[in-house]
Amino acid sequence: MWMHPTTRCALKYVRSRIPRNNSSTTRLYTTVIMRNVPSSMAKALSMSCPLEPINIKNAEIQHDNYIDIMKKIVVKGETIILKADDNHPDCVFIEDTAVVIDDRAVICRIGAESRIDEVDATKEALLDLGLPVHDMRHDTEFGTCDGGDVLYPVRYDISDARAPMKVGGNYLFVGISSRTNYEGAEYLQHVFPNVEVVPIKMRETNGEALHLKSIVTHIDHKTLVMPDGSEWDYICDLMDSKGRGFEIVRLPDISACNVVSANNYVVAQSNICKQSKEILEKEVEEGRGMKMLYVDASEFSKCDGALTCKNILIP
Ligand code: CIR
Repeated sequence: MWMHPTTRCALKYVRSRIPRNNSSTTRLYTTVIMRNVPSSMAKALSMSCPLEPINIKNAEIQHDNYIDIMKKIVVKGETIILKADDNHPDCVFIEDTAVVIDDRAVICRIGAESRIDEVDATKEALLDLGLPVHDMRHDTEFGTCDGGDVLYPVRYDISDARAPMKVGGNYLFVGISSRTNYEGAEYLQHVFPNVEVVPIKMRETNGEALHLKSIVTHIDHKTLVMPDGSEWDYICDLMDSKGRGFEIVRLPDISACNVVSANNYVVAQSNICKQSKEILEKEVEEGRGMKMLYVDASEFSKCDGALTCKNILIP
């Protein structure tokens, strides 16, 4: 179990409210939580000023299309759409508010001051679902974490509907970034003792990537997607991707590397380059028998969002 040597935090634990399935019986994503676009999204945080302002109407249309896709992916489950909060221009990026692995959830202390209270709505929704919820804000003094920094390569393979299965899910890669610190990563390790937390100290990217998952996501339990270019190789090294048995698919554009993989589908942004699409389709459909879907998220990328950031998937 990984522990940051210099962290001294007193951790208290919240008791499970309702016993849930043990991780070995977790076989597919049954629920997705999303949040509507606030009318204030034009004021969302952004690493650089977008060339064109955010168009809220377009953002709503793009988000509705994405909601439809997520409904298709958790077709036998539940799609929960939380009300937008106009006091929180970034609230549509719900991924950052919580980390859910198997049978329990962590509520994050988001690393951006203006976003800290966004998590309350997510916490309520998770408690309503009966999930045991551990709140980093109460249990650590200084721990911070954005869900966008937390990568959990796993595959819920539902190709055989009679016997869906969970594969992989042994590692939790946690980007140590401007938003997530070592204490936050250590807290995740305490709450999720069945996975190995691997901290990835991220380098300055000159505004190219806010979170770990702006750079690397997973297609399945043993396949990661990352941008081409030697400047990203240090991430493979820190992940010890080879040693841990991962295959890395490299793509020409970084925005193609944020994909959502769930229940045998992989979703990417529609405005990625042709070459990235060809590589993804080959790997996902021909190579792994999964289905590739695309959706436009261009309004969200104007404020450093992509696809994973707009949902929380729950097994
Ligand atoms: C932020 O700066 O927090 C938002 N404008 C973007 C958050 C994107 N979140 C994510 O990729 N997980």
